[in-house]
Amino acid sequence: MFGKKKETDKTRAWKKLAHHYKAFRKTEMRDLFKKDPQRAEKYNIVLDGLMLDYSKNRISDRTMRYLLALAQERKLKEKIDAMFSGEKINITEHRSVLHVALRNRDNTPIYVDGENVMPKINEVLGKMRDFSEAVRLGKFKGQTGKKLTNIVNIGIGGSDLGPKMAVEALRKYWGKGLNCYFISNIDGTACCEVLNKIDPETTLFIVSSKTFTTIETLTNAKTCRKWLTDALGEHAVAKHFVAVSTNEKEVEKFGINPENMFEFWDFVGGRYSMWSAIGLSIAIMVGMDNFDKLLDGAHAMDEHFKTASFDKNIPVVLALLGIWYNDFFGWKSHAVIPYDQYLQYVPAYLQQLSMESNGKFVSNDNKYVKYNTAQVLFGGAGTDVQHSFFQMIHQGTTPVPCDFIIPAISHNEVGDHHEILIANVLAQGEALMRGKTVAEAAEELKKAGKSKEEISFLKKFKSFPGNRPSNTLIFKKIDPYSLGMLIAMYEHKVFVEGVIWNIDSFDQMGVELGKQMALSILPELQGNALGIRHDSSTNNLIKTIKKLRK
Ligand code: G6Q
Repeated sequence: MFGKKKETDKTRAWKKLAHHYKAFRKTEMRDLFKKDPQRAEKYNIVLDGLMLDYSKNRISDRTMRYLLALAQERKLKEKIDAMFSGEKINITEHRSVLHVALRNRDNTPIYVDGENVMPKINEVLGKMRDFSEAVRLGKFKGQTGKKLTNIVNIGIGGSDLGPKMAVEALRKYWGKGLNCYFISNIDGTACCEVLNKIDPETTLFIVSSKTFTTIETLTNAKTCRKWLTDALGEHAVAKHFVAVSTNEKEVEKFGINPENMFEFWDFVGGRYSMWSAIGLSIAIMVGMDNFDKLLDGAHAMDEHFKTASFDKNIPVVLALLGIWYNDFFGWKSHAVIPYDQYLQYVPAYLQQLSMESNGKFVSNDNKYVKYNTAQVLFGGAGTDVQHSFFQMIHQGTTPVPCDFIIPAISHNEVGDHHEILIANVLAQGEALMRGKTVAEAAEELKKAGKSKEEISFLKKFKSFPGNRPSNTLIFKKIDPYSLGMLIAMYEHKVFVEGVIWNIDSFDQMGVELGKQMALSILPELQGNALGIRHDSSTNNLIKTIKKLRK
């Protein structure tokens, strides 16, 4: 199935990289560091308080030269310009891709089908400011005159993961007395657990759905609406429900007045939408001034991405390193580990961003690709994950390149917690790079007084292959600006990968398939007829579940 036709692997730079890989693959980073005392300074980019150290990678100047040549060959510069200027680069849906317009703080015109999109973006940002301030100041009140202090975002996927991640990351900036909840899963537990905690009189529901047809979101919204109207009557909906959508008709059909709707547009992909009105929960929780700073940070990264030369361009370098490992070494996973509790949802957010955007097998030229596309992305907050999956990162048979994310200052500087945290992450990067040879392990065991037999038995188990890559991203402190930079950086990394792999990073046929399939089985679960159109396994599963639910 996966194509007779090769593509990227025919290009000059790709061939050169494949050749270079053969000669270079056994080179040890330890030796590269020994040979070049300037290595850390050379493989380092600083932007506006954010520093990327990528010196602990299996690269030489030649590797970087070839990788950068690959970017040139794939016409990366032209593709970046095409995105920023509103060209319809989402070719399967024939759409522009303009999340960058949402944070276009210079307000330079950007045209889609001859229309400058900036006025309508600014209008919605203004509406978000008015509304979020009114809620925060208690001017927009609930049906019984009480201040709305429980903000509940109902949405899923791109209409959930971004706001959830950012609201948590910016917890220290929350308005006093406000609380935020996210209902995404169709599992009734998600909804009930939130509703059990809150009071209808003080609750604002934000129904976030680009299409306003997603079954999970609409089902959850209906349940919440019933819970509210049972307590406060039908009139309460206008005071307790707002919608964020591109689909005014469906919003109205659901019973939300379009005046209480915040609009966004087809040129904003779901997983790229936290900068739009989908970020309304963020704006209410941290205030619109802070939301603006989030946009400012993202804009600074956009400018860097657009203008910096590729060798000094953070998203470009990160993407090329990922491609080097994924497509030449054949390492198909990547871990992102923020060493900060407030960033705990960043890996889940990036999982969607990366795997939904680039988990594709058909190229833009309508051919099956012959190379690896999206890596499996996973992660979690350090140091917790050091006590779980790090075993595999250190001694597993296939290396997993890591990104370590470290704010230098914690929002909660208690005792020496933060220094211990930082010591841990730096030690991990060093250990992954250096490793421990069998001889070194034997020496350590000897020093610990072990017998000859024990040393001989244990030394391999206690050794670490090392030569395992990691990137380290350091910034001063998590604030709206640095968060904006960080997330935009990963968005552009994903974009560059998509360009190199020549795939459409902006559709999501796999997600849509899930939406269709569930709808086809639902009537069989709810009705009396047994499934007859499926395979025997699915039929049997339907039958068993129906029996158990009787
Ligand atoms: C994102 C995806 C997907 C989407 C959800 C929710 O890029 O398309 O995660 O965001 O399926 O869709 P709605 O916002 O339309 O409800």
